[in-house]
Amino acid sequence: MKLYSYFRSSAAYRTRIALHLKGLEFETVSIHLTSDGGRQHAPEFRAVNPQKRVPVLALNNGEVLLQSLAIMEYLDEVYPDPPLLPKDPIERARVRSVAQIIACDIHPLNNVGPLNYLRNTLKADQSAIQEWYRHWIITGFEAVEELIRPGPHAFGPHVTVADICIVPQIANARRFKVPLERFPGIVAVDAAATKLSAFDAARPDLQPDAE
Ligand SMILES: N[C@@H](CCC(=O)N[C@@H](CS)C(=O)NCC(=O)O)C(=O)O
Repeated sequence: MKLYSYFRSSAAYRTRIALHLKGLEFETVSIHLTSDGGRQHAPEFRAVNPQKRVPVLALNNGEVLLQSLAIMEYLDEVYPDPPLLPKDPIERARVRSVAQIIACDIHPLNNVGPLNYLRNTLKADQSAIQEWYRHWIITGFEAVEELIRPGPHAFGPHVTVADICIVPQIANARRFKVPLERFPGIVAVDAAATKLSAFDAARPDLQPDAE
């Protein structure tokens, strides 16, 4: 399998964690999201993903999958061990709720495209952009903090897609110096997950394209 990735992309980070948890080998194809105006816009990559974003998982049979949540659920369906979602439908919905708060409500507002729009079109200065970035993480984390049940992972003893979404998002929060004192549960969940080798192997600074 080939994973089109960028070391700093938190959506790609999620899929790297899932691939490592499943014990699957993959080749990383780096798409630099800022060099040359963003190599995601190059025609060769647009032919792979018309949305011009990472991650993309290219399977050995030629199929190409987009969107980190869809990729993780595909991996979970085809390689069920270890499971990334609980069996109970209510618990599955709770886990997906936390994953989606991060992947659908926090992350899109802090993505490369919207930040470039704030900077280049709306002429926001760097401190306004930082404030925007922090604001959306804090707003989302307030909900996540109330919804998780650390034990030690977000929903008990087993890692789920909630943990897989939390770890990259907290890495972004730290990179942008978001104060995390108000989120002891999220910080504890991150600490428990990052002790695991699959999470470690997926770290941005350990990727072949890390800078
Ligand atoms: N919802 C998508 C988000 C994918 C996404 O936005 N990836 C970012 C990097 S984290 C990207 O490629 N951005 C490029 C751009 O905005 O131009 C997912 O979960 O896979």
